[in-house]
Amino acid sequence: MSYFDKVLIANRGEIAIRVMRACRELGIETVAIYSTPDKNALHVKYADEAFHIGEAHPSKSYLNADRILEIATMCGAEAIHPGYGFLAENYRFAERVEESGLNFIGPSSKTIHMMGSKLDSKEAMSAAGVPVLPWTKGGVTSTEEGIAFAEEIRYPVIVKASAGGGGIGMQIVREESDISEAIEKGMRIAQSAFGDPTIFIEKYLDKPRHIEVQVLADKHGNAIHLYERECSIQRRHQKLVEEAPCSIMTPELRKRMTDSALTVAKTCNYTNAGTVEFLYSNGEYYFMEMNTRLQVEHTITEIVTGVDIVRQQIAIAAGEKLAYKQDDIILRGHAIECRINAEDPMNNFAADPGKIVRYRSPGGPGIRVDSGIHVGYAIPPQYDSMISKLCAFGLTRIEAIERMRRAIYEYVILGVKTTIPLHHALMNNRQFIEGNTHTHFLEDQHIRDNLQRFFRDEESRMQTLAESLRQGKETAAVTAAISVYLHQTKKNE
Ligand code: MV4
Repeated sequence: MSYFDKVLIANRGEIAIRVMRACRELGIETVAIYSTPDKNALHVKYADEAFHIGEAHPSKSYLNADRILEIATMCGAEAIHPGYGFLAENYRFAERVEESGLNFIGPSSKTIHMMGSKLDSKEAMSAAGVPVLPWTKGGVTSTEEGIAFAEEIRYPVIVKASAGGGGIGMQIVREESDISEAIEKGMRIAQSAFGDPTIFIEKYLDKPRHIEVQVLADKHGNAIHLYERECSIQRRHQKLVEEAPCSIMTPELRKRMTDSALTVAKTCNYTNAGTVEFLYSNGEYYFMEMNTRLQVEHTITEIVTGVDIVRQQIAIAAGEKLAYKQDDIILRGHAIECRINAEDPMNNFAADPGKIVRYRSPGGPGIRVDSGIHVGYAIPPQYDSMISKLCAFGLTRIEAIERMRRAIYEYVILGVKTTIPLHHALMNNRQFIEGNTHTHFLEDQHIRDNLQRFFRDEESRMQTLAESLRQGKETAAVTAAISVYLHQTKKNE
């Protein structure tokens, strides 16, 4: 079956490869685009055709809509998959793709536009009966108005940019003396970051959980959900660990949340794959925003439902009816994703781009690795630091955690510092194991103290390995054997 003959993937790294894999399975030819430093990147090698688009800076390359559309038209692509980030949620780009007679593999530009305004989407979803936190309808136009509203809903409150998302311009305000400044600052940040000063004030929840529902909707009015993911473990609004399903989910809460997610999808005429984001606290949940793209963590939903989300995206874009009814979607087991970033967790997560000198990814039962790196690959400093997504599946949550620990132990990445030690610590953290997480989990002092020990363990494991490699000793083919080798070395010392 072929929905399209040729698809251009307007992205790089692991997600470009992920999309191309679905295309390959479907017999669709793939077109890669690349910036100068990505000339030798894996996504370029994987594609059937590849075109250089510009210099490293995203504005010259992966955000260069003119050039991308020119290449798509020139090479005869029928559709463009935007991946995540870059142009994925840019409604003007989606509009231009539509106007060029090409297919945008995602929702319509109108839907992207509507969900891009947090204020408009909140208003629409509240009107449709989806739970939302109390907020200033219509935004905040004067400081006085903001002060009066905060007084009414009581502190703490949070100031958010309507065009925002991802935390930019968000400010928590705990008392009246700080509100005017926060409003003024919020407007300034919103204007400079998004070119739109519109802000709103909302009741603030302390330490909520971030729970999101994956949805799929076709162009014939059918929509289904693929259950939820818990994404509370994040740092500076960058998720680090996600899991599916959410460990505290009950049948009753799940029914309400997934119903709400489908209401959201219907209310904005959603098509393609999307994610409805909620905050959860004390048995209640509230709609935050909808991500109108394929997400990084779609993989764990694929693992627990068996649905290939990218394949469905392509089928939906081609006008097919959904291949599944809600009752066909069966949740089985548990999946966890650890995002491996080239960052130093011991040094405030500073980016650590550089050359990968040794690389061996884990495998075996229940392990999935999506990455765009290889030995000899130089991580370009211009882009996101995520270099790999490590996912573990188990029939139970604890089995998934055990497999994740084992896979982390097998993973060898030398040459750059990574978030692996952090994941090592998290997978051994009592609170995490108990499923006792929230959005401020990594800020807790006792967790940070606990992490130190694991950082040191991992550092010394990597140093011993690096040292033995420098001495020219060969490691066994199976990574697990590396540690046996290390133990032997230690014993012999
Ligand atoms: C909130 C919140 C608490 N109360 N809104 C962050 C990103 C965006 N998707 C929504 N976010 C939040 N919105 C209300 N009313 C907590 C977050 C939040 C957060 C806030 C401060 C610092 C870290 C955070 C991590 C995740 C979510």
